[in-house]
Order: sequence, then structure tokens, then C-alpha cells
Amino acid sequence: MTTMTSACNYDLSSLIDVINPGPLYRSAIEEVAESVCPVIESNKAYQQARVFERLLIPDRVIRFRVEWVNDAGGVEVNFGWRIEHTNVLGPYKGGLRFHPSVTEDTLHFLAYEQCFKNALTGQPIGGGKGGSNFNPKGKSDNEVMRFCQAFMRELQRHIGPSVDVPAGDIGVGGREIGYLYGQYMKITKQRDGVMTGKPLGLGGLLGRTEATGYGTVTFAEEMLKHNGDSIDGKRVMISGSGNVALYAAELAMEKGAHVVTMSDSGGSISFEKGMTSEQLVELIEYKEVQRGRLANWKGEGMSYHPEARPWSLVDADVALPCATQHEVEKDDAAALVDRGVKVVAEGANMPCTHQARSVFHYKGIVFGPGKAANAGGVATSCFEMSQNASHSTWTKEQSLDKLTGVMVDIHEQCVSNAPMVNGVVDYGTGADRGGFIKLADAIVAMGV
Ligand code: NDP
Ligand code: 2IT
Repeated sequence: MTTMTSACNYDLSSLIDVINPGPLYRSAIEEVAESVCPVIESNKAYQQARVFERLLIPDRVIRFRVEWVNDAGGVEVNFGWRIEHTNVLGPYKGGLRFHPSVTEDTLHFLAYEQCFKNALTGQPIGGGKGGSNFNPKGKSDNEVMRFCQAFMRELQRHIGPSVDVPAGDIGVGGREIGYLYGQYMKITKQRDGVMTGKPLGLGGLLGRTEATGYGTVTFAEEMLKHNGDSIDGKRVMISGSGNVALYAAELAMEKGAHVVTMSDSGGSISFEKGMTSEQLVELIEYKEVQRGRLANWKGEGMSYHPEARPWSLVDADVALPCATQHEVEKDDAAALVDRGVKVVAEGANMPCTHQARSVFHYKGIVFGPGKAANAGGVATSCFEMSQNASHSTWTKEQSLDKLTGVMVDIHEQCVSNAPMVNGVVDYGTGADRGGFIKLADAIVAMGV
């Protein structure tokens, strides 16, 4: 934490030693610290209330054992977590991630980022995150169901519609949320909308499936507009082919862009002239229903690159990393610049490393951080909470119109809080400061 201590005249090292963050949480803390130091230094109330320090330690970390029976009759054991980071702005809110790589460090960084993101949405939601090291890949539908039921047997005692409202993330989509919420309803007798991203029949919101990807494209479009440009006709590289990536592709194409790459953890696909709308419809079905691998997906005008990330494969104007954290490292960032990319908007959470972000700053690339650019998902989750609490049904148009409004507003908040670096708006700093001020004011108001 040397940057922070020198920039801030604070000695946070003993606190950081106690927290002992893992590498992901540490990089998230350092990123925010660099941005918000001048804000803290110019505000006595924030210093006296020690708001930065109080935001580093989560309200609580819930860790539990998940035991379930596989199809062969064997007993399986996994970790489960829910990190309730802060509820100062509203109920803890954030997704659940099921992936074998999940550790407490992953969830600490995600929960921390979520607090700033949720603050930026302007909706009354606090920050949290949860998940498991369970690997849904290769599991039967029944195994996934039994795992979800076992996970919820513990989680249900910690959540509630005005306490903590989980949603999806990597490895957790409509199927998993249906099983989790179904078990919650059985155990508690409540059908109170305690999760978001639910299937429509269980109280889900039209537009939530599309929201994160659509929001990311809307944010990228706002960044382009701010420079007098538009997304129409642009070549867009996308990574991932999950929930965020697929719907980012859908809206980008609707707006006249050419999607030139997609990927999964096995490799990437490049499209010479851009993916066609028929190919996108096919890909959504292939990924969401058949749960297929890109390596086995064949079509006209495209090439598969095993084990490759998309960033050096083709020329492009815009990049939307929508898969996972740290998937754009320093060399990838340099490759993106070489390929002509001028705008990067993060659909995933922290896909670009600190070093990659430095390359973008140095080269004058316009960079939209995840906590702003992918906030449309959680904002729309909050609309789902409103729909459930008011026992009503929203139209898709209502939720998507409101989503656009939120993304435009987040863009404005970033610009108004951002310095200029190399003649470009520093959205990263703007987003951190915009979110931080809301959290800090609420913490000061709350007292100790
Ligand atoms: P999905 O599980 O639907 O899709 C994830 C995609 O990323 C898949 O294509 C997956 O490939 C790929 N991927 C995952 N891990 C890796 C890895 N280690 N290396 C390469 N590729 C990988 O998740 P989402 O689309 O929901 O989430 C994607 C990102 O967006 C995450 O960072 C998430 O935190 C963030 N996000 C999600 C929101 C949401 O509403 N869902 C909201 C805001 C942010 P494979 O299938 O081969 O594993
Ligand atoms: O990272 C995220 O914002 C999400 N996974 C969505 C969280 C939510 O509660 O909708």
C-alpha cells in the first residue's frame, strides 16, 4: 500500500496487515485508494470518521460447508461463502459465483467493487458477494439442483428481501437461481423475491437477462458520444460467451456494430466481417441451452483459436472484456492498442489488470471500469426487487428504458468526478470517487 500511504499521509499499513488481503482484493483496494485519496484529504469529516478504513473490512464473512450427493451416490463437499460487505446504502446486494477457482479473496474483491458499483447506480442497495468453489461444468442437471439446494439450506438463514438479496454471476444463471430460490421457498414458506435474476414464472423481471451486456454497450456508446463519435459501424472485440458477453453482442449489433470476436475458457473465435445476427441467435441457444463449447461450434466466416485470448486476433475499434478478472494483462493491452482499439469498457469485474490500465492511460485509450460499465445488471436487479415488493409486473420496455437512464447517469457521474489524463476522461478515477462520496457521506451520517 505504498502509493496510498505516500499519497494520503495516512499509515494504513497496520490495518492492511490485519486484513491481509489476497492479491485480487489487494489490487482492488489499491486501485480505489489511488483514486479517492485526494477526496479524503480534502474532507475532515471523512478523515475523522475513518471512512476509508471502515470500508475495507466487510460487515461480516459467512463461510460454510456444502455437502451433497452426486449421481453415482458419492458424497461431495464444497465451500460456500456470503460476504456481506456493507448495507449502509441498502440491503447487501450482489451475485453468487460458482467456479472451481473461487476463493475468499475472489469474493472479497468482488464484494468491495460491488459496494462502489451499487452506489453509482443511485439505487438503494448495499454491497455483497457470495459463491462456491463448486464446478457446474460436466455436472448433470440433477447434480446442479442438489448442489443448489444444499447451498441454500445454509444461505437461507442469512438472507431476506430487506437484508441480503443475492443474484447470479459466473456459473450462476436462470437455472441455478430457479433451484436456489425454489429451495428457499420450500424452507421458509416465503415467496418474497429474495433473489434477483429469477426465471419469469418465479417473479423474475423482463430485461434482467439482457441488462448487464446491454448496459455495458450503452456505457461504451456514451463514452464514444462524449468524444463526438458513435458505435455504429465500429468493430467490437468481445471476450466471453456467457450472460454478459452474449447480450453485449446483441445490443452492439442492433446498434450497427460488427462483433469480431467471442471466447470461452477453451479459446476464441474471430469473425472476418463480424458475426451475423443468425449466428448470434444460434450461439445464444448453443451456450444457454446446449451448454456447448466454442471449439465445437462451426460456421461461415469464422476461425477458432484454441487457448487464445481475443485481444491480438483482429483489428478493432472497441474492446468489451466480458469473461473474468485479469483476462487483459499488460501485453494484451499493448496488443489491443496495436490492433487499433480506442475505447475499452469492462463488462466483467476487473478484467483489466492495473498494468493493463496503465497502458491504456499512457496511450490515451478511453477506459470504462467495470464498476461503472457493468452496473446495469445490478441496477436492473434493483428494479426486480421493486417489481416484487410492489406485487406488480413490469414490461420489458419499462426496465430497459430505466436501464438506459441509469447508464447515462453513471456516465455523467464519472465525467463530473474525473480528472483528465493525456487529454482523456479518467473514468476509473471518476467512478471510484463518485461511488466513494455516496458511501462516505452515508457512513458519516450513520455515526460510529
Ligand atoms: P457466465 O458464467 O454466464 O459466463 C462467463 C464467461 O466467461 C464464459 O464464456 C466463460 O467460459 C468465460 N470464463 C469464465 N472464467 C474464465 C476464465 N478463467 N478464463 C477464460 N474465460 C472464462 O458469467 P457472466 O457472463 O454472468 O459473468 C461474466 C463477468 O461479468 C464476470 O466477471 C462477472 O462477475 C461479471 N458481471 C456479471 C453480471 C451479471 O449480471 N451476470 C453483472 C456484472 C458483472 P467457460 O464457459 O468456458 O467457463
Ligand atoms: O457483479 C455484479 O454486479 C453481478 N454479478 C450482478 C449482481 C446483482 O445483484 O444483480
